Amino acid sequence: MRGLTEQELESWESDGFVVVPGFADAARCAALWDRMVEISRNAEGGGDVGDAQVVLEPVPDPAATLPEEKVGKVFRLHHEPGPYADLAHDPRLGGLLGDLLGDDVDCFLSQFIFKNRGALGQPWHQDAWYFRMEPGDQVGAWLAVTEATLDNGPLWVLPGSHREPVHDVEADRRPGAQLGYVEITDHDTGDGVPVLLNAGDLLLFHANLMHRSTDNATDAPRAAMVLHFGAAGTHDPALDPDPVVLAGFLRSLGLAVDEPLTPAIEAAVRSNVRNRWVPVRRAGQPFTGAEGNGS
Ligand SMILES: O=C(O)CCC(=O)C(=O)O
Repeated sequence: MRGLTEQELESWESDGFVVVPGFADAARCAALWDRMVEISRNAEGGGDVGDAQVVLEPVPDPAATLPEEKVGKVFRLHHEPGPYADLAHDPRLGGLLGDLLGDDVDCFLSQFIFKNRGALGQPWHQDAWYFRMEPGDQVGAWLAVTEATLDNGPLWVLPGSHREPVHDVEADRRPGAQLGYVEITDHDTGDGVPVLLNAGDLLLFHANLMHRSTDNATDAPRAAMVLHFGAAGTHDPALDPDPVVLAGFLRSLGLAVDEPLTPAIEAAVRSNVRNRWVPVRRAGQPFTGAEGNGS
């Protein structure tokens, strides 16, 4: 279980991200891809997708025919047995995360991103804007399932911006943008750099790091598996049992909700929440049990 090298820790401190080349082999990338194709086809055919939440591209490529060519992102994957849970529990990943988050780490969010031909990228944002957790130092793990090139819509990061507070945002109003996309417009992102990766390379990044992705201008998908991790015991407002806290969280995201929340809205929000806290590391060792902190 290797941790981060001194050099990697230094670049984490100064830049807010680190790239681990060759983290996953071709067989693991194929397993992540194949299961996602199966989930996409089951979703279109009315089959079983477990707890996965499949989000279609708002404006799919007109030439898209296969179910997986119409899917944008799929959430809620890491808490059910399969290749996504295997990745979340990988002791090598736990070793890297231990240096950033300590001995007790949970995975709370997962998404597979197809970024099919013509799909729009996501504007400059900080993941911490969406999370609103306490403490607020979560770590994203972005695994390139296919290569990420300048043309197919790689992630771009703004080195050092992890030291910024959480910035205000504006809604992304581009036709074809995914619901919930927002954009930071009050900060200069001109020094952003693309993170060009081979399939199997892993990017770890701080939740406050400003990042975006560009559009996929190629004919092939640019796929990535993204997991988010936090220290065990983190307060997650999206799961807070108190409806007043939940309402405050929703309002902080710019949603106009009644105070108090109506039971129907509260039930709808709670059934759609994407976060599932699953321990992956305890007392500095890999953890394979099932229950999370659920806070
Ligand atoms: O991979 C992408 O295209 C965007 C991912 C991203 O920005 C995120 O997961 O926060």
